[in-house]
Amino acid sequence: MAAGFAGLCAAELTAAAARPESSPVTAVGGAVVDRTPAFVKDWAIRQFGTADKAVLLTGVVVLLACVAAAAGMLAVRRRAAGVAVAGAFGLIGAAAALSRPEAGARDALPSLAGGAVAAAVLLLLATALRRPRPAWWQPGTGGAWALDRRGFGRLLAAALAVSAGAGLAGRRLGAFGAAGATASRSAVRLPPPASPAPPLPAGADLRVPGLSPFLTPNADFYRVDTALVVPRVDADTWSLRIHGTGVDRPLTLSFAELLARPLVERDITLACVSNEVGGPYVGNARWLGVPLAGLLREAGVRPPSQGGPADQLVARSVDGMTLGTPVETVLDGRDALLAIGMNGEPLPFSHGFPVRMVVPGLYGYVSACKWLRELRLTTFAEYDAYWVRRGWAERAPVKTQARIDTPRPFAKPAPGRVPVAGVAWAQHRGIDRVEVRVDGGPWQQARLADPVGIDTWRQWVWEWDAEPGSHTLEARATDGTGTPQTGKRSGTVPDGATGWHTITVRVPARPTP
Ligand SMILES: Nc1nc2c(c(=O)[nH]1)N[C@H]1C(S)=C(S)[C@@H](COP(=O)(O)O)O[C@H]1N2
Ligand SMILES: [Mo]
Repeated sequence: MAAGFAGLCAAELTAAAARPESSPVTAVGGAVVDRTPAFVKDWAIRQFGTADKAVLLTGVVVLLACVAAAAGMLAVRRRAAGVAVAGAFGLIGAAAALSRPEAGARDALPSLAGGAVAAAVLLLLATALRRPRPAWWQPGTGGAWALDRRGFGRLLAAALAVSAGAGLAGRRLGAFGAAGATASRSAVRLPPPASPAPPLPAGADLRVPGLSPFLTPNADFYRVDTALVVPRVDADTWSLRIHGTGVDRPLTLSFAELLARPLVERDITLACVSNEVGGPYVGNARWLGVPLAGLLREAGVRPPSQGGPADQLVARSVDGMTLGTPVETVLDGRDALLAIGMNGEPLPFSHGFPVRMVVPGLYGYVSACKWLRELRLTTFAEYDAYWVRRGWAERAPVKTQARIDTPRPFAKPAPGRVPVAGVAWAQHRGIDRVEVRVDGGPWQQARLADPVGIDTWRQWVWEWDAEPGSHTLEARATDGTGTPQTGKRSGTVPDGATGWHTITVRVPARPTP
């Protein structure tokens, strides 16, 4: 295990010089993510939430520790076999790193270096552990390598210390490598929008305790992506390419060129297709960005309804993620944005700095590419984006949902007046009504917050006169087209969960005087 640790630390140091994503643990973890079927991914998100990445990486490390222990026991008896296992793991890591999107040959280096160091340290330790065999020229004495317990302990401690030093140096170097990106983000001054977001009506936020605020602070905004290392992109060297089928004038834009265009500011609710009914993967932010339709029109793109040959816009990120959006939707007049600002600051790194896409009305996986680098026009017939290849729908408009934020499931609210409140969303159709019912009784109209627009969620509240006992609360919304949310339950795969959010609470008995 000490040899395995030495290998990992050496790999970490090498990865800092190559690319953070190429460290073997990250590369193997990423390769596992890429090969995970939709239902397993959803199970992991359900079980571990945003900690899914940490759980995966921990799993990889634990597995490595087990293999290292086995290789060590093997090496005591047969050094060559143990060393071969260490080398083989280096090769597996290298293969995983090379299989990642956007990988270059140098991505194999950290795993190869790690495998070599692990093999060497294992050989050293195993040799030191050998029973001394009398040398033929000195009958009766041990070989020079034979160490006693204390000597071996010292050697082990030295190996661990050197390894840890190398690993820490790797971490430092890695942070240093991201310094350019961090500096470029700090230097961004967001220009004022040419078209500001309409002022919020006073009653847009009902301010009920326990209810999600109308605008989700960046620190609380959900994060869903496959990136085991958050890409840190230097805005000064970043550029975006727009090209493909039906593009008469391909464009390449720098970050400064994007910032110099007229910007719009819009409140838009973003939701993840993996959000269970009542789940947390939805948020509402004030985005600042460049209207995407204008850019595409400049490039000569026409929607299919006007004879354009491309019906799919494939966005690609710096880490090789691909997301496919209908061209017709992007050009139908809604506020599809290349966002550069989120709630008044440059995009946080974890939310896609320097530029991401946001398209109101579509789930994130078909619209909201973070760390955007390329926009390519093609057809749905010709190309399947990342999640489509893994069983998710090609097209995925957001489904109407109401969520109960308060009371919490299994809460014990005191009998009497209990505000039942939450948010409801049906982006680009808007929310017209929310109803609540108790224990399967009649539906009751909730009071809605003042509307802000059809692209944002809407808060609601209903005053409940709670009687002691166990009760079921359900909520359902009706969208702006008058269509009520279906009560039919379905899972998240392939195009978003349906059903009414249902919670149970227990109202304690009134205290007897
Ligand atoms: N580059 C990249 N962009 C991505 C993803 C990703 O994995 N990689 N995930 C998408 C998904 S599934 C969703 S729901 C949204 C989430 O955006 P957020 O993390 O900013 O909330 O980003 C989208 N953009
Ligand atoms: Mo998502």
